[in-house]
Amino acid sequence: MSGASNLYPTKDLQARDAAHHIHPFTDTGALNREGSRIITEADGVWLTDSDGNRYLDGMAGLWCCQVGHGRREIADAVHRQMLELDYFNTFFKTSHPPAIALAEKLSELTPPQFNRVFFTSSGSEANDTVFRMVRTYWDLMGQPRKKTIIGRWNGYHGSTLAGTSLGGMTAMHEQGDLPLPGVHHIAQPYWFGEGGDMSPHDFGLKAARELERAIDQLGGDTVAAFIAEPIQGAGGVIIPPDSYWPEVARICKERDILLVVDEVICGFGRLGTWFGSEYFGVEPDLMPIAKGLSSGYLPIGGVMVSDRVADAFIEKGGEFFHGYTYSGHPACCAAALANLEIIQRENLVGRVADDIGPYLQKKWRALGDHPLVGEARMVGLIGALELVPAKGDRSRAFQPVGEVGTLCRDISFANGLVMRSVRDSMVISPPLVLTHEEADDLVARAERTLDDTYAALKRDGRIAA
Ligand code: PXG
Repeated sequence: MSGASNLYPTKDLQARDAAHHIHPFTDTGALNREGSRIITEADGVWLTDSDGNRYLDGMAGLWCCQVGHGRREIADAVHRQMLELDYFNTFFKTSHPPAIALAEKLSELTPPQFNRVFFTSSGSEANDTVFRMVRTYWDLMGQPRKKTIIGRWNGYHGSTLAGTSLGGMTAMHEQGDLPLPGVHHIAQPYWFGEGGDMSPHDFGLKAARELERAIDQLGGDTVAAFIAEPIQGAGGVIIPPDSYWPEVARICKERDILLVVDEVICGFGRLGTWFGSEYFGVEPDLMPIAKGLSSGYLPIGGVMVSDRVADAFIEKGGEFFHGYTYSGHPACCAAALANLEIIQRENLVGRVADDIGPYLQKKWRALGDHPLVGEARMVGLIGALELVPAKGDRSRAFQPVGEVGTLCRDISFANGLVMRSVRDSMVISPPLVLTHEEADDLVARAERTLDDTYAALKRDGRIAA
């Protein structure tokens, strides 16, 4: 595609952006001085900016574009739906065909305990729904003392009040005096950063048993649920040791607390299974979803509600006073249905498990040999490179944390590859349609980026020449 649809000079767009647009998770003053990067077009795994530069979209937008950009059949499905029924609500005893079809489809695709969905427009709204649903569930079950929800430090569940609270990002908590009362955080299963001398197996068990300890400390009859991402995405692609999830599942079962597995990033094929809980072999009671549900073409999310929880609401509930104007928006449901059809028809989940996943993982792990890389890890098509000042020594990190990551991210853009930095690790989560050639290209650009970053750090004397 050409850049023809963008009629404006970059400087002009940047000036108007700076004058009127407050960006998410951004130091607005700093951005306005620098000028934003303006993306004008996307096709497949490629992005084009307002100056005509091309980038391989190693982040699938923002961990969401499973089917790649520019899929005409999603646009056509949305167009058709908008002409047929642009909008009507799903409140007040009303429904419509796209919401019904998508709810049914999700019941087929998700693990067997899930037969119902509550629709939202985002992952954050899904987690706000979880927050209210979990507490209401225990009220309905006659255990109103069960109210505390346990999350994890460095977990991410969105940026609304409940999402921020359930997540464990301390910088986010500091803005707005959060978390909300009744949320407790335990350690994350981050072996590379926090595992010390322990084996990954033992560390995984230790991290899981923090849940048991917290339940004991808080009082077993006061804990309602545990929420976690299968693999932490925004936290830096933290892949838990194999021992972690089975132990968490055991504890939730024994202590009778709901298990909420946040599938906003891991869902819809990212790990080579439809859902991350299937990859780790656990059975959640609630499952927030978003992102890959529509590949980001339109905003839609939801909470998959297990029969256990749904039955309580249906049999004992009365009205659940919760919902959003756009819950089950017809056009968003149409986008999601068309997206899921592509994922199924093109066998994208199987391809991540058996083909492109293993192919990219092998090459990605080889980047672990680079002198700047302490660990290269990847499951399915989600991975990270830990940048370290002293290879082989996990106890040492760059100071101040994050500067090297930002430098590397900027160099990556200059090399035509979108990687995101989290502290001083580089993460990727490319579209599931990535071809072998594109995977080769991605790794070549990542390797060049590591070389360039290493050279820059040597020049600055930040690592020994
Ligand atoms: N749960 C998880 C696991 C997520 O990753 C959300 C919930 C919230 O979803 P919404 O749709 O409300 O954004 C997310 C979102 C990043 C980044 O910088 C990650 C997310 C969102 C924005 C930025 O890595 N994840």
